[in-house]
Amino acid sequence: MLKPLRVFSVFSSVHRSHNLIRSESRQIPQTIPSFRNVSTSSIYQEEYETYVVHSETRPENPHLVKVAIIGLPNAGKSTLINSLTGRKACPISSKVHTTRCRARAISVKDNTQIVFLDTPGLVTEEESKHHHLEPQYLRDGEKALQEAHVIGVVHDASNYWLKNRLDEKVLRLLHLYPHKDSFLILNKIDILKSKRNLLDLVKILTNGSLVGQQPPEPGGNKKLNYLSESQVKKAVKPERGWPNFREVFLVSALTRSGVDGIERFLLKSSRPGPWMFSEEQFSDQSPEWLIEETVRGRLLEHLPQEIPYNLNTRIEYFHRGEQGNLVSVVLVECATPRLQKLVVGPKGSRIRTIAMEAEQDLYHTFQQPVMLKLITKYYESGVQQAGTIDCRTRHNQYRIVP
Ligand SMILES: Nc1nc2c(ncn2[C@@H]2O[C@H](COP(=O)(O)OP(=O)(O)OP(=O)(O)O)[C@@H](O)[C@H]2O)c(=O)[nH]1
Ligand SMILES: [Mg+2]
Repeated sequence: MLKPLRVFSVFSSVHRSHNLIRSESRQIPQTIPSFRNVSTSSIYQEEYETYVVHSETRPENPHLVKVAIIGLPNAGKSTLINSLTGRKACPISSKVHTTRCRARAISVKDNTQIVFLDTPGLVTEEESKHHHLEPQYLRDGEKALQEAHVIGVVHDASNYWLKNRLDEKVLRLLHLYPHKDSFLILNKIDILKSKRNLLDLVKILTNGSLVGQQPPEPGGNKKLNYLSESQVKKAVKPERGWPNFREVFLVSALTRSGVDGIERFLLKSSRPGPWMFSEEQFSDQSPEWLIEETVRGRLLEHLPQEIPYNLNTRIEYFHRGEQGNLVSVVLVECATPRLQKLVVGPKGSRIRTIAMEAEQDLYHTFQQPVMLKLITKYYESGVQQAGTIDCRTRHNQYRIVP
């Protein structure tokens, strides 16, 4: 039997207080009232924090560990967290910059709560300007580190060009927080044809410190001093690895191979203290945010490079039925009719596939059936134009609304 999701009842009450549930009907309405000026992701955040952060669940002898997962874009950070939590709590795609801001995913094992901090892939200021990324791409990785007890670095072991060195942005953060316990995850080992060179790679990425030696003591290397930004810059330049990792894991986040070892390590790293979230909660994000970002992930997956980054996804309707089933309508805003045509695909095939895959993903997120309807509209200079395209997944309907 599936556990009831307390997060939703919390949200239902939040919605009601904002009068955002427009209809109690369990059918998707054919005409959907638009609330264009309302940004669902932002409205709830403050209220949500006050609702959830003080957990009432009090197991005996509770333990807590907060782990920040950092790494380059596309290394597999969100996939790893999903494997560890057993839910699609973090949207993923094969394109870079899928995760746009820090989000927490939560799992519970016996009396221990593990709070994962998923972060956007680390980028430089130049990269962020070049790709027009929002400011949080630069700050959220570091913010997560400030909050975390433990730092997990995900490194793509299958990337021929990047695998032989920890990136400078990763090394910078590790040098800035030397007293926090850290561990290295060599990910995507399922892709490697031969695993023979992995030991050499571990030697390089740990500066030889972990092979045949005692791992560093818990609590980071106490002998290391905190360094200023300019000292860190100098220290990082000649380095290829970090000698203070407490453990290295060789995993495939996709197939779950090796991830149990990480869970055991995190349980050992937990400390006595109250839980942050209640037992049923698996994310600190609103269901609306999870739905919007999941659709965005699928758009990234199915559209040619660059195109999906110019689209905006926005919840138009959200309802939780009495049986716990979710009904949602998501609007995909396109800047031009050409873009809209691309999103829709020949005879609506692309938008239908995106909607069906997003529905499947969302089933794994909420462990409840989700009925999803996608709509695309295009806007020029902020004004809605004719040509709304509407895709309903269940009955293979596809129509153009004039
Ligand atoms: N073969 C294989 N693919 C993986 C593995 N882990 C992740 N991937 C794939 O790598 C791609 C990126 O995964 P994400 O989890 O979105 O990566 P991320 O680091 O969160 O990316 P950003 O959020 O963009 O920084 C997806 O297509 C995943 O399916 C793995 O262990 N093996
Ligand atoms: Mg991600």
